[in-house]
Amino acid sequence: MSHAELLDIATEAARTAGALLLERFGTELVLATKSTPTDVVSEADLAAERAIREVLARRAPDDAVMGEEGPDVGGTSGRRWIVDPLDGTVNFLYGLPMWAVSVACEGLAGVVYDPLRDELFAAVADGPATLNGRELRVEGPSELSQALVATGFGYDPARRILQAEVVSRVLPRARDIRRGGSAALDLAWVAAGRLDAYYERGINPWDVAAGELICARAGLVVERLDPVGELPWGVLAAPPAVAGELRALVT
Ligand code: LIP
Repeated sequence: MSHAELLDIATEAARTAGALLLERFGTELVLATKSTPTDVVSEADLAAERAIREVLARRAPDDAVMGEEGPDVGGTSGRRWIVDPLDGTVNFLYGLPMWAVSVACEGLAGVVYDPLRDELFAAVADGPATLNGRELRVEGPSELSQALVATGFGYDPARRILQAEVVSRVLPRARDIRRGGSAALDLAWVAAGRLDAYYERGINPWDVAAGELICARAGLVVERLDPVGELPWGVLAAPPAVAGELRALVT
């Protein structure tokens, strides 16, 4: 399948899930908790992932699928879809307008869809990043002190103590910090220039698979952060001029 076809599939899946979520936004309740009492899942998460998986089964039946809320499905094509049906679940449940659907065909195509603003961030491996079809290309600031840096925190209190130590190093060196609650949207907004950089450890592949590709195709440095001490792997996306300084602070 061409990259354009993969992007079309990702777009159909994300928009289908997004429409379903939009109907539920503001009325959804917590269905269960996962890793900790604050790591919640709702029926909206589950219904959105079912909708995405139905599109993928119909249009890419030979492809593997990894999703936040369902079982891994093997494939024979060599392609793998990595999906987060609702990134920013806590925001969604509180009625905070900061959540998105993330659908990626690993390394080849990806979309982050924000149904509230009807904004589709997209990219393919051999094309530009776009927002609703308009090309995104980011220069970004030349110094970290001028950079608006987004990050996030895990659900585990012990991990948050370590993450607080890291952000205490970044805060005095950056323009400011933003914590939006959705890695996918954070990365999409970095690609759109609404944020200058993002880093986070303890995220999952489905949180970042599409956003990493979108940021890379928008001209940002995108890299995985190796585990350090008790902190797990993470992601960093930043303009070339500040990536090294930010990496040194969060490593
Ligand atoms: C969220 C991530 C976010 C992180 C949150 C949460 P979820 O994913 O996108 O970056 O800081 O703690 O993990 O749980 O809403 O799918």
